Formats: sequence, structure tokens, C-alpha cells
Amino acid sequence: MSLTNNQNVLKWVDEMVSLCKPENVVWIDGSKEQLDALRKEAIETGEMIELNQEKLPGCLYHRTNPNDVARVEDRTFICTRKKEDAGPTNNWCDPQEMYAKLSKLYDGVMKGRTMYVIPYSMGPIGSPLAKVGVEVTDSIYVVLNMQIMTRMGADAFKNLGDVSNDFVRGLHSKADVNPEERYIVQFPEDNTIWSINSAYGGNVLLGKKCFALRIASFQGKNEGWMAEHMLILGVKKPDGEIKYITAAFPSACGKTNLAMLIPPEGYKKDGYEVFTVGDDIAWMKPGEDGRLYAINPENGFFGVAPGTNEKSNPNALHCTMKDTIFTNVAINNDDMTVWWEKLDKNPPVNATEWKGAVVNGVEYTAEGNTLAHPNSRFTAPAVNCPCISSEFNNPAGVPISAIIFGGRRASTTPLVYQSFDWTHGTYMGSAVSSETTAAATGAVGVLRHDPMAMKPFIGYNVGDYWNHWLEMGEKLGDKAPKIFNVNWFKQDENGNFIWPGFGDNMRVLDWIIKRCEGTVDADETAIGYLPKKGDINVEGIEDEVTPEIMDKLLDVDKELWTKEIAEMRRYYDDDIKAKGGNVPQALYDELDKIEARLNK
Ligand code: GTP
Ligand code: SPV
Ligand code: MN
Repeated sequence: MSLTNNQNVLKWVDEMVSLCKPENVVWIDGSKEQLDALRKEAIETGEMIELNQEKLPGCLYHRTNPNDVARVEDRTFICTRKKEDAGPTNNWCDPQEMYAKLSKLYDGVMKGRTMYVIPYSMGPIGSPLAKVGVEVTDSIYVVLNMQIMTRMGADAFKNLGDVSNDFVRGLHSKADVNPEERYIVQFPEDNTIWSINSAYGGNVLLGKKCFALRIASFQGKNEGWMAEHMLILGVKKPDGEIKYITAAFPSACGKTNLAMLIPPEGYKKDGYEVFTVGDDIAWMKPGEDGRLYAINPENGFFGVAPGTNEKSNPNALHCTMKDTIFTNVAINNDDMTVWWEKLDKNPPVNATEWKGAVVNGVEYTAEGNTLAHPNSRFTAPAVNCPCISSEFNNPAGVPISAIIFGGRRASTTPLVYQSFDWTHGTYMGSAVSSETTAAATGAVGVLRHDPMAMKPFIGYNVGDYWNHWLEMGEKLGDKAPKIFNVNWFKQDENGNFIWPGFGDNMRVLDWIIKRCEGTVDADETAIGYLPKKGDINVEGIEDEVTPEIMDKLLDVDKELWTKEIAEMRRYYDDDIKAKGGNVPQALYDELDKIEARLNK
């Protein structure tokens, strides 16, 4: 039985049924009975493994094909009628050609399978910033993940109404998980996403990267708002005021961790608290008062498991204690609980590693293997988060005071600095580069440009995207958030991180908030405003962060920065402009200004 009278939805689902030819079609209403039945079925078929229901109530485990463990950027396409509209950061193909090619792959792909029709809302149902999507899929894993990650079920259709055509059409089939025929394709001009031959995370939970960033960034440009790869957090100060901050870091560079930060003891004692609004995606629009407001379009966290522990991120760990799906971590066979690298120092002896082999976990890890895949993840409901913001479901969103960019940089980039203004901040965002991580397939640890941490997610021409940033700044005027850059990952000669990071990042947020309030001065340098000596509070970590280390953390090395600027010029010229990206003149001007200041 379909859950809507909306003819646009019904017609599209009919078309998908004719194409994929499933044995059954099941409309997902989001009811407990339906979900329980799906869980039971997935456990019976082995698609999901039931974990210890006393220690981890409601938790399930899933293992993906070893060839299918991360986003596949080389197989991700933006299909616009004109090639230049996809721009130099995207793979492009003509939409008609792509539809034709993929239609052959989808033809009859669900024979003997069930097609699940998932209505969902990105953003609180009823929020003026929210949008509706429908995903059809042949994967129960996708249904169960979408239930955690989105507002899924019949209510989403209620919000769409009977006549609207404003919903994103997502077609997913795991097919036979063939990496040679894997495609993650966005058709922004049609509000359509087609994904095939994967069953992993960002490739298949189509509400997330495909819709909430690639399609939504395109919608945002046309409709005057922004879709960004940003966490959203609130910092409650001792005076009770809460300041909201967003931060864009590339995949696996610390968004979930910062979003759930627990302040160091001294800060706690003073009354500081951090609340999580979102850990991965922000949709932002100017509000009636002219300030920039952000909502988190998601309803859960698809977080990196390795590295998450009682010390680094107790809040995230707590999120995973019930109703969570674990993907590609290790299983402790003795009690059917889960384990991953750095959860603790005791890998289970009787373990099943992420590919499914039963091993002695102590010996296996001693030989240098990892029990969990580096990009193994937990899918946990936002309501599980001990520090979830009271504004999480606020349809109006939260007003943003500061925007932070960052990445993994072993050298060059200081711990924190502030842009001179919005345009310079947009330059800083365009200049984000970061060492690659396991979140996407390919080599790890290679420095690459990742503008605004959005390289894999901008659904249109990056030059137009930068221009949209500049226009948003003009619209916001003096109400625009202040823009900062941070780097938690600076290293010493031996490759050790010299900043403790995690909870201690509160010390940097503190400086950022004071800059927003105008209560702390800064040094004007060639690259931006830097903290004055002594203005980053190191109380309690003086042994670790000595004055010499702080000097290193805040160093602006003229030689390295001269190289950095030359590389940016090359990047704008060769990687963007020469390949059809329209780099705004204002950004070239920023380059000139930084260069002139460096040479002064
Ligand atoms: P995506 O979900 O892929 O978008 O990743 P993310 O940006 O949310 O990254 P996440 O917070 O999951 O962190 C990824 C990795 O970075 C984990 O292994 C963390 O332990 C590590 N990490 C996070 N914050 C810090 C930090 O402040 N310092 C250091 N050294 N590592 C950190
Ligand atoms: C990322 O890679 O930025 C993620 C994980 O948040 S995925 O959903 O796979 O994109
Ligand atoms: Mn992400």
C-alpha cells in the first residue's frame, strides 16, 4: 500500500518499479512493527548480525564487501546538461547518456528482490529549511540506516503534500556490488540520484552526501542558501549565553569529535558546556534578523569508529550503546560486543576481524593488522547523544557566530587564525588542503586541495560555488559570521602531533568566541589575525604545551607560506581556471594581498 496520494511520487515509483522489476514493493511507514520485522528478516538472512542485546540493546552489526568500504570519488558523477556546469572538481557525463547507460544496469536488477520505498525528510519535519526525499532501494541495511540518519516514514509524505513535485528522487540498488560497474550519480537539474553496485555509507544512504550536499549545494545556490560539510555546535559560556559555531573539516578530520567536545576541567568548573547540533552537514540560510541560521539536516551520526574511546570522545561512545548499527568494526566473539582500534588497549582474543575471519585479536594486531577497517563506522541516533542541543529540532535553526575551516596539515598551517573579513575567509576556505584519509578509496596521507572540505561534494562548478560564498557574504554584511582556520594536526620532526587536540580544542574555541565578542586582541600577520602570546589558555596542559611548542603551533613561516601561496596560484590557474572553473577575481586579489604582506 502506498503512503501518499502525491501523483509525482506515485508516477516516479511506478517508473522505478518498471525499470528494476522487483518481486515486491514495500512502502516504509517507519512503524516499529515494520522495522522490527525487517531487522528480524535481515538477521535471518545474515545481512545483519545481532549483537549482545543486554550490553548493546537494539544494536546490529553489518559487514560490507571488502571491495566496498568507502566513498568512491572516481565513480561519482555530476550530470548536468552543460559540462561546464559540473566544473573541474567533478566527473561529468551527459545526463541522457548516463541515464541510458545506467538503465541497462538497473533493468531487472531487483528481480526476486524487494524494493523498499523510503520517504524521508532532511531537516526537522515542518522546518522551512527542510526538504523531502524518497529513496527506493533493495537493501534492508539502507532502510535501517536511513531510519537512524533521517526523519523517515509516513510523516515525510505528509509534509510533501499531495501536489508538490519538490522531492529528491533517489534510486539505489546494491546489484551485485561489482566495483567495475559502481556508479554514484547526481542529476542536480532533475533532483535525482542514481546509485548502483555499492552497499556502503555515503554511496547508498542517499539523503547524506548525495542529497544533503551534492544536490542541496546546487539548490542552495539557486535558492539563496548554503549546504556545507560542517558540524554545528553550541558553546554555553559561564554567563549562560550559547554561541553557535560551524566547522568544515574534510572527511575523517575531526568533525564528530569537535561537535561532541567535552571541555577540560578548568573550563567545566567555570561553567562552559558544549552542545551538539550536527556532526557532518549544515544547511544555512539568512534569517529574518539578517544573521545566518543553520540546521542539521540529519537525524543521526554516521561516525568513524576507530579512535573513538572513553577519553577521546565519550559522548560519541555513549551514542553507540543502544539502537546503533556497526559497519566493518570487529566483533568480540566471547560476548558479541564490538571492538575497534584505540577503543581500548585490549583487542579481543577471540575476534572476528572486519572481513569476517576469526582470529586471535592480540596476535593479529601485534602483527600490524587492524581488526576494524580504518573507515569502519557506527550509525547512531542523535537522541542517544548526551550533549545533544536543545535546539536540535528547532525548525528555525541556530544563529551562527563563527565558521571554522580546517584540515590535516603536518606543517605550515598554524593552530588557529582568523580571516580579516568574509572575502578573505572565503579565500581561506578555498585554500583548505588536507592529507587524504580512509573515508574515500585511494591513497591515504596525500596532501590534496579540498576547498571548504567540499571537494567531493560540490554539486556544480566550484568557481560558481566560491562566487556564491562571496554573494552570501555581501547579503549578510556586518551580520556575517567571523571566519577562522584551525589545524589540530601539526607534527614534530618525528611525526607526533604537537597539539593534544580533542577536549583541549575548547581552548581554541574559547579564543574564537572571544574574537567574535571583541574581548581579545590579536596579532595582525600576513595570513590573518593570530592569537597574541599567552592568549591561548594552556592551564592544566603546561607540561605538554610548553611556550616553545605554542610558538611552533602559532608560527607563520615565511618560506613555507610563500610556497603555499605559489601553490594556490598554481591551483587556481591550472586546476580550476584552465579546466573551466571561474575563479572570482576577488579571490585572486586575496592571493595578491597575502603575497604583498608576506614580502613587506
Ligand atoms: P567524517 O564522518 O568522515 O566526515 O569524519 P569527521 O570529520 O567527523 O572525523 P572524526 O571526528 O570522526 O575524526 C576522524 C579521526 O580523526 C578519528 O580517528 C579521530 O580520533 C581523529 N581526530 C579527531 N579530532 C582530533 C584531534 O583534535 N586531534 C587528533 N590528533 N586527532 C583527532
Ligand atoms: C565522509 O566521508 O565525509 C562521511 C562518511 O561522512 S560518508 O557518509 O561515507 O560520506
Ligand atoms: Mn563527512
